[in-house]
Amino acid sequence: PSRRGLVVMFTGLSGSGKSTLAAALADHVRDRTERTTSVLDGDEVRRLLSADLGFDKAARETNVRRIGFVASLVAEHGGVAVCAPIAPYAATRQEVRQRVEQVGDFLLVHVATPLEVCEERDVKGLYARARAGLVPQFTGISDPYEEPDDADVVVDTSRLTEQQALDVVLAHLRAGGWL
Ligand code: GGZ
Repeated sequence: PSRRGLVVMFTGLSGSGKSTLAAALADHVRDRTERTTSVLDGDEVRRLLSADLGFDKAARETNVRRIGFVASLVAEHGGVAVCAPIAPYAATRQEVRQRVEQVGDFLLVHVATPLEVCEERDVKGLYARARAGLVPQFTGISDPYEEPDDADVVVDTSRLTEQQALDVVLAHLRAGGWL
């Protein structure tokens, strides 16, 4: 397997399944490899690294850049960083890819669960609040999500179980020699 550091960035709507997949992937890599693995979890990042930021375009770009920077440090030291921001802007995702690829490998996983399904799940009640106009600039409702055309892997958790979606990502990692 490759000794290069790796960043796996999951991107997708709120409720698409990014965090669950990111945690499951990190657990798998920790259990099955000697590699150090860090998760840049959305909630934790927002609380600890980006507590000063809101959700307008500039703030989201800054948030995703910060995540990319920390992830690139992990990759620089040969580790695996798994992150799961919405990361709605294509240009910012590409910027992060370019930064990471200077020191390691970068994989973009698009969690392409349709908006209707994310909204139907509404795990945190945020979609209902956004529809009611109570959450300004909510991604998919009143704020953009630019679909990736450069994803290395695409999974849709409305068509796959969590395990199947994870297996798709793992198969890609094995095929690329990371596992
Ligand atoms: C989108 C929001 C918003 C707005 C709060 N738009 O399902 P969650 O709750 O846990 O995930 C969402 C999270 C998105 O933060 P990110 O740091 O991933 O976004 S970005 O990459 O765009 O910087 C959601 C919650 O924060 N949340 N307000 N207006 N999601």
